[in-house]
Amino acid sequence: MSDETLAFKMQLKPGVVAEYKRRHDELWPDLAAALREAGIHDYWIFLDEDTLSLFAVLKRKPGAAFDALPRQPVMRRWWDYMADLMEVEPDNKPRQWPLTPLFHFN
Ligand code: RM4
Repeated sequence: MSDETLAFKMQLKPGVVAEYKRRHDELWPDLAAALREAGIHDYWIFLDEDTLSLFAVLKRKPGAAFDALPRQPVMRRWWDYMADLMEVEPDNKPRQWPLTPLFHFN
């Protein structure tokens, strides 16, 4: 079975682009490990400078513990840490809007 590609939008707050980038440039090693354990790789986040929308695109390996990721303490700590920069749900998970694939050229 091949990897699945997932894409979704998130929303940045105004005036925090540099800080958002800085925190991701210094991604915690234990969060990186948790993402890998969840089967995630080739994870990109693009910024739309006009709307401050974030477009996330990632690949996930079939069979990995992807669904368990939101329950991992390190994921929760990261979401708490990032909550001042992003639009979030009441539990600090970033608000996410799924994106629908329409075209793929490989
Ligand atoms: C984002 C957001 C996402 C997370 C990435 C690594 O700011 O918290 O949920 O997957 O960071």
